[in-house]
Amino acid sequence: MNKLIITAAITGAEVTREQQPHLPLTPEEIAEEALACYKAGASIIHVHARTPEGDPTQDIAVYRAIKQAIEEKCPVIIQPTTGGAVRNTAEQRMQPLTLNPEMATLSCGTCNFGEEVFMNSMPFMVGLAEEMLKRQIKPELEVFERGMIENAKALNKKGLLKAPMHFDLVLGVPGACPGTIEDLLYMVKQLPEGATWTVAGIGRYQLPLTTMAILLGGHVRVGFEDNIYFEKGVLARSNADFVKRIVTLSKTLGREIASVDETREMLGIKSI
Ligand code: KMH
Ligand code: ZN
Repeated sequence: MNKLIITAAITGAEVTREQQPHLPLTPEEIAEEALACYKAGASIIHVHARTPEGDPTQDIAVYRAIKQAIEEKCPVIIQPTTGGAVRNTAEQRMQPLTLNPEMATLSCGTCNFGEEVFMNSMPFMVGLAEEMLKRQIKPELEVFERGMIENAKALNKKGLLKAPMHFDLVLGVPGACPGTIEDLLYMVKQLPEGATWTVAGIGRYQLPLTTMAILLGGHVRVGFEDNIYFEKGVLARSNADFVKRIVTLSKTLGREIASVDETREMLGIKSI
């Protein structure tokens, strides 16, 4: 079977220190956590920036500091968010692209997001895809609902997304698609031929969905952005603990882990 790509989504925009005391917030903390995840087997680090107070920010200076700090520590693929936080403006969300990262996220539609609405109009998605194409940034297509796969196909039809497309099926967000095994199987079936995919299961969905992804030949995202508990009622001590568990599980099930360069090759990422 193909090797497993592990993404660590180590901070996110919503989780707080009150909820998860080990949440990395500053560029230095984020870089330390990235290093621990890289050593454990992650090849992609999904990044959200925070202010020193812990609020989500799309400030380019903070993203630059995070990128520099991670690059000094380890050679992982840095994947900043363009989803940001639900209240960010379109301009704020585009900011991280100006750093020309190897990858970035591209959310493929609008959905409820807990008590809020996560807005992604087609014109905004077109703008993101154009910018990424121009800068040769590999998009990870964030899909929270079934119809978003069709939006991604429409962007591909417009010539804005190159094949093979890479999807992240984010399942279990309150207000969007649930994260049952059935949901995962159904979503995977709708993906375009040749696409690669990873799964991000929210909260209690993380372990069953990532296990299924290992078995199905997909890839895996873990980390505090999606889940703060290592087991029921027990907070994880580090993002790296999730990565280590996936590595053990994957090897037990007969799948080796992709290195950073193997990940680049599998996803067709230009190396910088
Ligand atoms: N924080 C969510 C509203 C992404 O990183 O691209 C959006 C999100 C998706 O996290
Ligand atoms: Zn994110």
